[in-house]
Amino acid sequence: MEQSGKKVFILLIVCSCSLIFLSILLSNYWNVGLVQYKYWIEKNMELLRNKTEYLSNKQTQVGNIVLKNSNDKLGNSQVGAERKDTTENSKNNHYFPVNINISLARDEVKHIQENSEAKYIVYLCPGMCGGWGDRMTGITSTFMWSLVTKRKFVIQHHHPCALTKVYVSNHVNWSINLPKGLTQTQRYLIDNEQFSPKEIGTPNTHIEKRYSNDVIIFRNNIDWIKAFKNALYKDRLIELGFNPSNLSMDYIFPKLHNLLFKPQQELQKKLEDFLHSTKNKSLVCAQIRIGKNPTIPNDPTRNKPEFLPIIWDFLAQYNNSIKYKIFVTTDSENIRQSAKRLFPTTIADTEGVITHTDRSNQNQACQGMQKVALDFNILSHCDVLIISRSNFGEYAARLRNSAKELYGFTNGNIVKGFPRGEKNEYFNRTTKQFSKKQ
Ligand SMILES: Nc1nc2c(ncn2[C@@H]2O[C@H](COP(=O)(O)OP(=O)(O)O)[C@@H](O)[C@H]2O)c(=O)[nH]1
Ligand SMILES: [Mg+2]
Repeated sequence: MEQSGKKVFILLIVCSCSLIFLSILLSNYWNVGLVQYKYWIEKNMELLRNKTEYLSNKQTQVGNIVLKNSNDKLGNSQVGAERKDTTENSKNNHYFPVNINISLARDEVKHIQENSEAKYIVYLCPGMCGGWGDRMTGITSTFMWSLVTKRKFVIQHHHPCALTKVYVSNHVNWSINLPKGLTQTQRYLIDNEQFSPKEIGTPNTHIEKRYSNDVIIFRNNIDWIKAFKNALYKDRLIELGFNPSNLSMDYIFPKLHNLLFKPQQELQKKLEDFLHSTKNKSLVCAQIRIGKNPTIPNDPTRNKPEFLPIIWDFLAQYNNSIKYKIFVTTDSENIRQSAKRLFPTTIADTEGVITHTDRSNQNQACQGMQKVALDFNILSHCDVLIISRSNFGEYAARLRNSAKELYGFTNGNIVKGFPRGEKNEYFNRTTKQFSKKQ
């Protein structure tokens, strides 16, 4: 009895040792497997979340701002763009303030780039492609086409100079030379509002079947995003991590902008320095687009000078240099100087001459692109933001990715939300409150 007890004891020890040895041996494989498995689960959970989100589709849309679950968000990005939350995010996101999930789209971009068979799509800007905001529109629309059709995306931006002067590739290597000997087609679509409904929105054959050349080159400044609501593209959009029922430029722009760009070194340094100088203060900003003026004489009129006092009244509420920094960016040197005179201790300015990316003389416009891109990026970090009806301001607000404290300067009024959105609440210069139209 005692003998057999000993045998069982020894057997138990041998078994436990073998088990320990086996688990040590397997742990390496297991670790690798676990990581893969976790990645696979995360990816599929993300896909599932997207599908569920798409099916439940509970957003309410107000004007062109999508409000979801009553939070102040543009599109349905994961988190709004409160500046206080962005320090960590900024570190990872090269100082773009949005905190959004682009992991699926990033993986898709990687697959496309690794595919040596992939065809190409090009955003071309040789001049006459509109200002910075127009370029943001054209680039985003063309990039969306490339994601949907699994083509490699290339930016050929020659006017007023290379885009790489201010932006460099983030997750998409868009600054590449095309291989020789490919078939190609080129379409000039500047200001062409008919193209996307006709070619993307309504047909029942996929664009890839109708545009089969190796290289498709687009010159475009129009928003094509909503046209991809066409059911033909639904599955691909879900695969990319986008909600097909919530497709708008508000929702897509910050995602695609982050996939494509990070500020070039010098620009990033300027942005960091500027943001550092506003540390522990609220950043209150206004983008004032006046149109034709001595700084940019060959532009159509946008706002009248007599509209300006309401902006000064609004900003005066924040004229306290202990708590606030006021940043005014504009297409007019006169307005820039007025802001400095009115708020001498609170104002923060960025150096450089004001230029129009498409209309100033080429040398100046190239020099000026750094200020244009810097001002644009600063706007996306503002705690309080007034924008004019201008692609420049509107795209900065989209990049900011929050409807919180966003105001539109329109027709001599300041309204809550985008200047082109539903105008429900107006700023009253006497009471300094927002109310229904007086
Ligand atoms: N720095 C700066 N430039 C501006 C501002 N508003 C307009 N611009 C210039 O004017 C151009 C306007 O073109 P775009 O961005 O397409 O906007 P839109 O024409 O106003 O819809 C930009 O490329 C800038 O060069 C501004 O507030 N600040
Ligand atoms: Mg324009």
